[in-house]
Amino acid sequence: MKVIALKDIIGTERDVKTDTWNSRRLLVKEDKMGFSVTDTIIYAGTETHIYYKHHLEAVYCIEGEGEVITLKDNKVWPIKKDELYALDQHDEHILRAKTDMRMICVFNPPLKGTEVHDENGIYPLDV
Ligand code: 9YT
Repeated sequence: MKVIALKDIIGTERDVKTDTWNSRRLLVKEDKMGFSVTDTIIYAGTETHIYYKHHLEAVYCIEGEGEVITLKDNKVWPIKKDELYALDQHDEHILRAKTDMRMICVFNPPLKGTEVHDENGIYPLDV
């Protein structure tokens, strides 16, 4: 087994930042678990367009609050601490953070580790 500490991820290539989030990639494809796990901060006041066409993602909010808007029906899903949302339909959505949100995100298939969203909010299947 292995133990992975967040402090050992920070500042490495597994610490991936964009204008709206910072994803600390605790487990990635090369860890060979069949899924990845990230500890992600979504910055307060931001909106992110996301469409995980190639992945399923579960997102457990452990700090903060915001909302997800699913684009197929414009439904607004308020999300706060201690709530998990599962994008079980590869749901294209907008993630809007009211406060900083700290999220534990699990992806299947796993992220390779360096992905950021493309112009359509998509992560490639394998980079
Ligand atoms: C909640 C969400 O999908 N945020 C974007 C970053 C992503 N979770 C990642 O790459 O860790």
